Amino acid sequence: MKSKSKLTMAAIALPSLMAQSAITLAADKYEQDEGVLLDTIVITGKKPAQGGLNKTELNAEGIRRQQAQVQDTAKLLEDIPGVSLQAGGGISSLPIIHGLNDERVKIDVNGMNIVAACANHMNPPLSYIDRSNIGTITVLRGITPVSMGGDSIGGTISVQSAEPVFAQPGKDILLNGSLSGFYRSNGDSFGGSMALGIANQHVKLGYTGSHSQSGNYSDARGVIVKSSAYESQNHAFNLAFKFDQHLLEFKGGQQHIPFQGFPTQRMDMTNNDSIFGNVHYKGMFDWGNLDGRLYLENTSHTMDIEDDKFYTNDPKRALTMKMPMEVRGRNFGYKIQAELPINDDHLVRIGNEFHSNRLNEWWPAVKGSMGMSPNDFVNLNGATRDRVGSYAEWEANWSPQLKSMLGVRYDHTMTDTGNVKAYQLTGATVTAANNFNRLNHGRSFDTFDVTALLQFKPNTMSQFEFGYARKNRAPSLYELYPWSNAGMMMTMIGSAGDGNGYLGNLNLKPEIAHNLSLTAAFRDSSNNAWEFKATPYFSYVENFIDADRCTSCTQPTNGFYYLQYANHNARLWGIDVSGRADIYQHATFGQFSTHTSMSYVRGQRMDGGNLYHMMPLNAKLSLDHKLQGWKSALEMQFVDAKSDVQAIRNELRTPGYILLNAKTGYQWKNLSVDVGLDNVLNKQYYHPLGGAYMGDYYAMSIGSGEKGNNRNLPGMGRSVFVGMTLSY
Ligand SMILES: [Cu+2]
Repeated sequence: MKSKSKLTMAAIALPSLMAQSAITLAADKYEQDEGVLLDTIVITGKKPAQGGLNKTELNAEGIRRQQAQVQDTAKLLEDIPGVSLQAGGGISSLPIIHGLNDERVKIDVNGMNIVAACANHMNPPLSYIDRSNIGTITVLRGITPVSMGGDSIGGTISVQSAEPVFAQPGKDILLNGSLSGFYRSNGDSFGGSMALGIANQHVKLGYTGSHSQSGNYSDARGVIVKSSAYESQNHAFNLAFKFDQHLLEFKGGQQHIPFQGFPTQRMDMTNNDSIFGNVHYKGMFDWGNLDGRLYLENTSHTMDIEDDKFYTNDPKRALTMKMPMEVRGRNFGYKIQAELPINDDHLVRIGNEFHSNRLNEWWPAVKGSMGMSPNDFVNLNGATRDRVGSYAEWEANWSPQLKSMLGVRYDHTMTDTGNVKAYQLTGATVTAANNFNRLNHGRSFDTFDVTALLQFKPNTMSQFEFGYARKNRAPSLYELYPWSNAGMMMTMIGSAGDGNGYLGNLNLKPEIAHNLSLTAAFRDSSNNAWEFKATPYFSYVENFIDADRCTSCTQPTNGFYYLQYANHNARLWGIDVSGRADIYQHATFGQFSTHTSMSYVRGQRMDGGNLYHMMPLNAKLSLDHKLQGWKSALEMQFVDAKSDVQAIRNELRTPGYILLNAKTGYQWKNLSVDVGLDNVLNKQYYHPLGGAYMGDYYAMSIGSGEKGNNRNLPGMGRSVFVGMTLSY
């Protein structure tokens, strides 16, 4: 069976047989016999094995080494070719794979599907796990096995906490844990985390907790970027039981974000509380492996206009008021999967999953406001989105040179929402609410996914992978149901970070993507001294959910617009390239090497015009040095000017730039220290997917008299970071 050779990963965590089942479950991921793939971008210095060519796995050590530098879990993915990020708050960036953004990417956090409980996607799934609580992150680009797909078209990001570690047979009690802290000069950002674990051979109890906070950061000119501060606290517990070939794990946690500013949104997060619980079982039987999960997550989310946007010192605004918005979200679901080895070369995987998302969103009446009383405005009233999916997948080794995977999947998605209400008792918004309430809001969507993947390894030096995936995503609640076409209401809706206002569309159809990709990988098979990989890809998306200008709205004249979600066919294509090479090795001076990655993507609507937020040509080149406990890197980042912009959203162009970052780290027994300098040259830059900067704009109107859409979000100026981790 495949699992035998995959022992490498779990052998560290779990003894013998359990390790096998742990790994077979990891064989969810289409990976090769050589073991766990570590892509070139992992800055751990480990050399990648071949295989699973569109998959990248970040391991705990690589993630830990970035803890001082990076706060946002999503930012850990920034170096993966083909992955880019849309800026949000300090810990809420949205990942994009091959130009397909946000909810088009399936994100699984310890087996849980979490949907942002916010019209502006301030609390996306990756914001719910602190980077200090992560064991591995697996990223699959474009062609995703159906067992890891469903309701997504761009790919899958799977974040897993570390596998529980039990005491070795014959030993009594295993105590382990870690303490870490960091400081970053720009924004005066600091925090720490703690992990504790106690285990015998059969039971493990663990805790991780973290706190971090940051003030507003400054750009390279020293100008403060308003509404960019945040504070976040995470607590997570786990209790695991292991008997023979069975593992049962309970996870629970709580997150509290008292504040997170959003420089590209009209609103700021003023509170976010989430609790979750999760049961996971995996076991090995004579007939194969079984894996099941059950989870529940609850979010209480509050938004308002914070002081950076409030203009309390502006006489024009002195009398304006705040505008609280409340969202309650719940995610609930299960996933069960059986893995059935037919013989040594064939494996079948079947599974079933259910995900239910429920959202309530209301905007409390504001006393003394003409426009925002006497009712609470109701945006979503008990809105639900329930999805049930089933799949079957077949992996086959035809010969040592040829492998294939074929999968089919069916998802049924049902959505609905109750009646809504305007703030006022009479007027156009009341009429709009009544019109919406007269409609039938229930929708259902049936979608079929297919994934076919072929791997060919003609010799030890080269490997090829060709894949096709038909993938679907049904519209989200926030695309279907926001109902008010009044200006102020629409400005509160929109996750694009473009400052525009959005109106939902009850007639949206699911997106159907046809993804094609080819990967060619070459390596030095004798000394593993170099490696090179290129993946050109193409995607045709039927009914891509984009936006049109709202026809029933009075459009402002300052560059912002009112838009409505709408289906349009689209195509995207691009290429990811990555490589690494050893440069020089010396007993005294250490080992010098280099790794690089380059990505390009282009997206167009078939009826003309560009898609929004396509990352221009960009490349990273890193010079790496390793000497015993020392690991250092000097990194250059090249980003081309963004000129292919979307006119409908009035997406702003950004100039090209080069950034230089430097870092070094030293590991001495159980203590590791990381120090670095980001943006060494203090270059003023605007990340192409940063979005429109409105961190100091008056929030409640995008009317013609207000400041216009003419500023990109500035990137962070020079920043020193230092971090320390003590593990025991
Ligand atoms: Cu929000």
